[in-house]
Amino acid sequence: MPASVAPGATITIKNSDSQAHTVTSKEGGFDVKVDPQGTATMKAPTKPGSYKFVCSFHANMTGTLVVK
Ligand SMILES: [Cu+2]
Repeated sequence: MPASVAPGATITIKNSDSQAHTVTSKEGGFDVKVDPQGTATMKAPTKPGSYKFVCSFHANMTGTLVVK
């Protein structure tokens, strides 16, 4: 995932792992599942900010999406 994205940008997420993962944010309103070795796309939030996300399958997998 890029360090920051423009508001409303389309983001492509690649999963190079052998397990499915998600990019899930409660406050950002996104929740995308990415299949093993697969890609998925999502729209960035339209409001600038830092959006924490987690993998809903693996609670220890976290990150932050910066929209600016
Ligand atoms: Cu995961």
